[in-house]
Amino acid sequence: MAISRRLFVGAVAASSTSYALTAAHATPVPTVTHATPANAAHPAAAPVEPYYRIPVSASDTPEQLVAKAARVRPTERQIAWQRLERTAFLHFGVNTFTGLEWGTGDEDPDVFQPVGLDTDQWARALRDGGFTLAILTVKHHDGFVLYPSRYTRHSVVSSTWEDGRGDVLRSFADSMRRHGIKVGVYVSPADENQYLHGVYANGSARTTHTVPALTDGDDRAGKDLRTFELQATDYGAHMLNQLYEVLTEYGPVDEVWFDGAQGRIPPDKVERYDWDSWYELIRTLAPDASIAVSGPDVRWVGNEGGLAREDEWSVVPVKEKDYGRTDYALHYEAADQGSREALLEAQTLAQYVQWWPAECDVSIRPGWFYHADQQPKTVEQLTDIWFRSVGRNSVLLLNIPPDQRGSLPDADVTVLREFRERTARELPGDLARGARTWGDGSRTARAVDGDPDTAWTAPAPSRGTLTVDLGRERAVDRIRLAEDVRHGQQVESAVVEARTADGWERIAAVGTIGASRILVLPAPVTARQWRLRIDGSRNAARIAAFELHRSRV
Ligand code: FUL
Repeated sequence: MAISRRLFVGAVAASSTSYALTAAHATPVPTVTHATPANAAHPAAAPVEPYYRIPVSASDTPEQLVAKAARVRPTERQIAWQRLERTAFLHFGVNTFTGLEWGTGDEDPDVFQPVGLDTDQWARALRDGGFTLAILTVKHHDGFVLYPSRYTRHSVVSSTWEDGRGDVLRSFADSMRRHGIKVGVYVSPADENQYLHGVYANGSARTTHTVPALTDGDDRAGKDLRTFELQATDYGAHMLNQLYEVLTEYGPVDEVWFDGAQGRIPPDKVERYDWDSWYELIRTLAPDASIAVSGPDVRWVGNEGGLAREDEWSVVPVKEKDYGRTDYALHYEAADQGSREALLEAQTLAQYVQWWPAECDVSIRPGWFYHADQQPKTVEQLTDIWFRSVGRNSVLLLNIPPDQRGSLPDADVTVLREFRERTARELPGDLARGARTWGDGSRTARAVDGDPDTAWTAPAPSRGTLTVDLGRERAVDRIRLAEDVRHGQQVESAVVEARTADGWERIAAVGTIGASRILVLPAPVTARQWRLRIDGSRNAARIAAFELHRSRV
């Protein structure tokens, strides 16, 4: 303990002591995220990610806890994910045709008849809406699979649609890539069809499985396949085999989305998900993919309204559940997940402080699946959600469900386009870009150069002022702040001020900034000089953006 105390007392230096830190706690660096067979085979592709999570202990002092949080850094993968900002969900499957939200697993596959399937239309609509990645429900809780899997007949092959030769995943992935949109997959762990007619919760022991398991007449037989020996139940292996198909036959995947629901099974049954094996397979086959929600890279914000907390932390106390599933140390609905108080409150519950940024999921319509009697949200509602997600250090995951034709409804397509136009008008040209700057610390101009990879560094923890001179008085009603999160999330308190006839006037105050913080002023404020004052930070604040805008709405 003496060693770790020495490491963390006082100011936090971004040095290389994190390995010592891990050793001091005798806790191995998690193999799931840092050492996969792929990494071993291709050392050049293995990022060293020492700061992604740091063990905490019940004997840490409050200062040590905060010092540890200040040392947590995102992985390259998480930085890339955070910059996506606006991502889309597409819930599509048998529910689209039955009207259910959670299918039974006994649906006749022939109900799936998207006779006008047009995934290019999805891609165009998403591109016009400003979306950068889209996640398809390859399998929802009912277990119906949208591609011809070798491991179940409960899929598109058993529908007369396209004579059983349809493949929604192929069409989706091709269309997205053609339109410059990254591909994500939702593969539900809960699987009603496998419970009723397969291996879900069949009580099988966790044993070693070779993945992929070749099926009778498997077209991959005799090919030079990459294989894995992984621990799993029968159902865990079923998931592994399907993930293998999805991740090897449809091009690069950038997000794998798991919720943690159990199927609707009697209380005496349980399927304990093989998270560690699933993660290892994904890390190897799709090294760029963020594993979201029931995964180590991305955290569910805690509601399905698309709303982040006003002060949203990306460094949060976590614990591991089941076979390595990352979980909140505090309740997922807790209003505060990352402040000093939250770190202390979670201290005896948490195993680590971890970079685990929030994703805000919400549907454009009341349901996740398409229902003819439901209407999309308005542009005003979506814009409000955008301010409260992307504007609060989170990524927006907006669901737009395709209809029974297999198209996105016209009304939704129109709203998506207007949503992008509206958000562009909310933050038109940055008035501070390239303006004269001065202040404490070094390189103040880097906060206004428009480059997310350069930053003004405030001098020391807790203090620093950056002033911007716009050359003449300008009216401002939107402000965007950003930390250079490659150096962690540090700011705990900051104030924006404007110089008016009465001197420096406080215009807005924030607790956190993170990757992006957008402030909406109740009315425009006119001033020539503006300043950002950092009042509290864990480590020296690095501000990548101090933008001033006058909306045109
Ligand atoms: C939840 C599911 O139960 C819903 O059906 C939906 O897919 C949502 C995004 O995640 O956990």
